[in-house]
Amino acid sequence: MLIPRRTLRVGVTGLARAGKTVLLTSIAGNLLAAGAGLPTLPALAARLGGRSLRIRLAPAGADALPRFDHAAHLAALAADPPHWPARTDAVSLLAFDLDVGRATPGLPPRRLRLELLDYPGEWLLDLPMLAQDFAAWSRAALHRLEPYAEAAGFLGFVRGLPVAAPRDEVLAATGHHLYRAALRRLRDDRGLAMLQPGRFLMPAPGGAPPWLGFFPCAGSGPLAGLLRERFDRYCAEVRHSLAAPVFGGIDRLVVLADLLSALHAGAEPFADAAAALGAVAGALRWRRRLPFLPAWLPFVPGIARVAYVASKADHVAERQRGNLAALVSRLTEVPRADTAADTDTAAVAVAAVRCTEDVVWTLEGHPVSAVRGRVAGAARAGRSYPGEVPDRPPDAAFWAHPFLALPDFEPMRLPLGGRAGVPHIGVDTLLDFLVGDRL
Ligand SMILES: Nc1nc2c(ncn2[C@@H]2O[C@H](COP(=O)(O)OP(=O)(O)O)[C@@H](O)[C@H]2O)c(=O)[nH]1
Ligand SMILES: [Mg+2]
Repeated sequence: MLIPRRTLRVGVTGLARAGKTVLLTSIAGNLLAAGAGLPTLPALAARLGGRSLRIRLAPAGADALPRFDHAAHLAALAADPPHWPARTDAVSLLAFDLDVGRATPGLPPRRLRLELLDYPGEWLLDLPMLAQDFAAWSRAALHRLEPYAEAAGFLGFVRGLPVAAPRDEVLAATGHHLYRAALRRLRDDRGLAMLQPGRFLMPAPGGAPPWLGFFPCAGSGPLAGLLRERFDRYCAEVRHSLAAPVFGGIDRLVVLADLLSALHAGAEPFADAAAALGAVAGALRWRRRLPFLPAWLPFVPGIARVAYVASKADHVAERQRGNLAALVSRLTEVPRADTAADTDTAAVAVAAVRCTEDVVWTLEGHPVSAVRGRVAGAARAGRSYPGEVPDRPPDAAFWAHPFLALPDFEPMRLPLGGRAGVPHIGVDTLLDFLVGDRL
């Protein structure tokens, strides 16, 4: 008998180093282990309530997207000593076929194809641009650059432009290169995230068309006119790609944020990360029911669930993980009036690959909840007390004390080369939120 199959596509996005590759690897290892009957994902098992679950990797067939190399990444985690999966930048797809048993005997299993798409977070930062015009975007982008020495060369160039600067290719190209260089340095040297347009930092495959050659610029002369035309074309292309079969059709979305690293980096990088996360949450708010539909809607209608995930939560102990989830929730709050009832959001703290265990440590006579894990290269596991995680955006006093040790933990050794799953915190709850209703 032919059993109809439905597809559910989950976008997994987050800025570089947020933990996308590691999360997809953990999901692959744990789903395959769960399909083999191992208890790696308790929340999913609870959802199934005794019904059977078969899971296979879906054949790639003639798909357009490269497949996520989960086998190589799992092998890295399972190596001795274990190491983290190699860095990846390319877009890729991880796909499973699930056969979910029914409670009623005799009925055929329900078939579901679950696709997980590694979607660059930089591109997500293009979404807020779609709701702005060139003048408003330029004002905001120039304002954000002002405090930074890394942007001084570009800002000097823009300020030096005459009001009636001509529509000149050399001027446009010079400004574009200076702007792009400033964005790169702000990302690499300052650790900033709220940098637009995202495709300047993470180019789409297939060369750089002329319309990419713009930069933020105040004024209304002929050069600004050219830059505005290119900005408009950029936004049109972003809308188009969001509706395209390859990148569109996302039903659920995971937005990963490495907030612990942002807290560790200090007030300025934290404020920047918070702004980026807030802008994304604002752009993803649901407006299907409203009469004035934004033009970039094609991306949004399918996204019924968005999970905002604070990653690498194994750096802190259980009580702090609650604060971390509360923090990510606060940072992604969207005014109620802007949210319709049919988008579900969740804010969670997750460790895709758990590297530590919780311990109680006595510091200056007081017991504190700390974690214990092996730092890369160390012979033995050591304890780490990272400090208190704030449950809301911290005030000035918070930054006065150096905060949060974030050692580079090594993954724990994986039994059976990873075939028995990957130790994690909260990956099962996350999966249940994303796909539980389809099981
Ligand atoms: N302790 C810990 N570190 C993690 C975890 N996930 C990622 N990391 C660290 O973050 C790095 C970047 O993760 P990766 O998935 O490659 O980030 P991506 O650029 O978003 O794909 C990894 O190499 C690890 O060092 C986690 O769950 N726990
Ligand atoms: Mg990656």
